[in-house]
Amino acid sequence: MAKNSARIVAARAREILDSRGNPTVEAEILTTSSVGRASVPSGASKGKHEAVELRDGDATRFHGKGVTKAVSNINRIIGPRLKGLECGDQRRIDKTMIRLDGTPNKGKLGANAILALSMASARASANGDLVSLFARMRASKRYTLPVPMMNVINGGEHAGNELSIQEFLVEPVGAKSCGEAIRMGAEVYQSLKGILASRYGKGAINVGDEGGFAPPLGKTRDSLTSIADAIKDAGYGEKQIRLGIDAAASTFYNQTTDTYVVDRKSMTPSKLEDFYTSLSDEYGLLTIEDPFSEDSFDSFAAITGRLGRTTKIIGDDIYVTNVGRIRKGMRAKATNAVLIKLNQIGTVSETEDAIELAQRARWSVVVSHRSGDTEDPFIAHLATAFGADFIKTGAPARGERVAKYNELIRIEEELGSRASYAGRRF
Ligand code: 2PG
Ligand code: MG
Repeated sequence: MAKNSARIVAARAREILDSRGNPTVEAEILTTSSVGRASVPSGASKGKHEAVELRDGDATRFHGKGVTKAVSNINRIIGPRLKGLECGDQRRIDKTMIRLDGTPNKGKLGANAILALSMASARASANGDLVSLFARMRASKRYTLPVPMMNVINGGEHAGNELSIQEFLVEPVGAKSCGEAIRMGAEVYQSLKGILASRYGKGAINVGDEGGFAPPLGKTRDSLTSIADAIKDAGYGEKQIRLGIDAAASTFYNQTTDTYVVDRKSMTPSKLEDFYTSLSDEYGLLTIEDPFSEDSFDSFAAITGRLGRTTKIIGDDIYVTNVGRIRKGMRAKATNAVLIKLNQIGTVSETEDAIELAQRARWSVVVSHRSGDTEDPFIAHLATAFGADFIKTGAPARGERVAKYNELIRIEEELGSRASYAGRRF
């Protein structure tokens, strides 16, 4: 389908709240025939190579986290420059903003300002033609919907407990459809709630930043065992629902000693690799994300060499959705999968480039939310448009998380027989 040729007449932005109660940017693009609105998320365990999220630093508002500078950059600097461009010409819009910023990491105008406009223009284009966003992003006869990776136990920087590993995920690969996978994951979540309450007390069912439970546990295996039991309790087998973890290992890495502290034990990279390998054997992990710190290409390559035939080793902080870093990872054979986050790089078209690069190398692609997110379901469309293998968007609970899962249910319904499910690939 031809892209929408309506011209941008105005752009405007405002400060809204994200799911952690911190301010974030929402933007609108107005064209001669439509309006597109989008808001941007924000991470807690951020990679140090990510594009810059512009924060005011003015301690009198939001503890310094305000985004009024990013908002004013949209209203006063970027918006006026976009006037007259075709809203459907995503590459031109994104390039214009990248040039206007002029830094390699969008540090001048802010990736939060630039991305909000980039996403809003994609929406304005889809809205102008009354087509769904995924279809506007990539026109196709058939689409593949992703396997949801649902984060049912939260640790690390996403919870107030002692778990070193940040995320414990259920992955219903054996479902017939994405909708069925979402149901299966939701059932496991409820089973898990009962198991945690009975084993560890009522306090164990309080939730963390991504809606997963945040039990007062300190051992990786206790989390995984509870989830494996919940899968059984919900009536599923190991083949239908697989397990995964996001270690977010940069958060427990000590650079000076080149060691990692996991479950209160200090481990060398090779000891940590052994630890992951035994978890993989015991729990049949399908995915391990960020097993080592963000610049440890060699450690990543070692574990991928060892487990890569059966396990997806996913790079998040190591790549930050940046094609240059992903290429480096390819040369080093560092991983066999990549995490994709729009706000790590800051425009829709650069994100698309990262996805396509990974797919050409036959890497698995995981489209992801952030731990601070909004009700914007944009990533459900992005994952569908590009046939991502997985979508990672938190627990099947809490508004900003279910916004994405619910959108996938709608998309699958809209597509009918034109939809297939990525679970078949595993
Ligand atoms: C991650 C993300 C999302 P954050 O590490 O993969 O789950 O967390 O947004 O805090 O970086
Ligand atoms: Mg991660």
